[in-house]
Amino acid sequence: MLTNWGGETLVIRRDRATDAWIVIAIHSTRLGPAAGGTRLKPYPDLDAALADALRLSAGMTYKFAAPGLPFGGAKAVIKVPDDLDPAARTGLLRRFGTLVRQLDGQFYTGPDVGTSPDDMDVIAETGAPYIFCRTLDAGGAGDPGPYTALGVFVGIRTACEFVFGDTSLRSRRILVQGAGDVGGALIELLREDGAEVVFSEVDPALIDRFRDQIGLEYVSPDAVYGTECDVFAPCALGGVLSADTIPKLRCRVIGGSANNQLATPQDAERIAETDVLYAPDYVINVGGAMAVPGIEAMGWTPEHAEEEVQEYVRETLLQIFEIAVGERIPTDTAARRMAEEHLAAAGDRPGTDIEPAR
Ligand code: PPY
Repeated sequence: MLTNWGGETLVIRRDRATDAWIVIAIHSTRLGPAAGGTRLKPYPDLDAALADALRLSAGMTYKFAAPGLPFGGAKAVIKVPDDLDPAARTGLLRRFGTLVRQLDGQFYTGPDVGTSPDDMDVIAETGAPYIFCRTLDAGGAGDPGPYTALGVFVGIRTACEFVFGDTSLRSRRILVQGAGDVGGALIELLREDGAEVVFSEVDPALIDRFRDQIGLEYVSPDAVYGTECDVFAPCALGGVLSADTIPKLRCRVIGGSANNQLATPQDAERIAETDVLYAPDYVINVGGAMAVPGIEAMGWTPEHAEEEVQEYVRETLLQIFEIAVGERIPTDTAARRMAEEHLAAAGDRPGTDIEPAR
């Protein structure tokens, strides 16, 4: 697992007080300090947590490299026991912050699955100034979800324009898998644009909200892949596009916010052999990762961040789709090549050559 990773630095810390494990995987600092969210959840075992951190950190390198943003890729994963109580969790977050600060700017973090801007406020007590997405009250940029949702929305419009010759989503049937922070915000944007949104979800509170209160059509999780729609938007977990699911798809476009949607690299080829257009995950879901460091580290206003996200997602996807069709290669391959060109242009500037503080 480690030899295939290709990353730079791995920190694994056991938190004895809570029996949690902290994994910080710094995949690349070639384009700048490495950044990526902190995912906190119970994993079946340490190997599963480590594998998730390694995979997600590499994805972040590509996510920042494709648009040429001055950050490298990283991810933190915190494997917690099922029954972690809130006070113990706060202590764990503070100790995690200390660890982030000890990395002295090699690693910047923010929220991911299982963590929130409120958690970033706690982590920043010990981890500042390396913590993105603190709450607005604390002076941070807050929840990155709406920026990610905006990028995915624009990406879906762009893909529909490419496939159907029409950006309007009026009456397009769009299946959103996962109505959480990003998926939920995406559903709102799609509905405002006149789309027919159907959704799948496992959380009873979210099912209640979107099916029973808003009145959307609900698709049970086991029926997702065979459901007929124009656009499939995976906004839940990774690995949903696989040898098992791809043949079942009844859509023309795949575009969603989940990280690492392809179960294996071969699944990019598998999709390319169908007539389904896949918007590569780390291009269409870059919104939060682009907007927040832009706002907090590069002086962008929130409005400017929204413009950057919309323009980048649209322009880049159009370019990727044209290359993919022109050269008959998977869209994911075209996106990867773009990211690799930016990494290569940065030259051999290994970030592991960290200057000692003087
Ligand atoms: C992601 O897009 O998956 C992220 O991890 C976003 C991000 C990037 C940098 C800081 C916080 C969150």
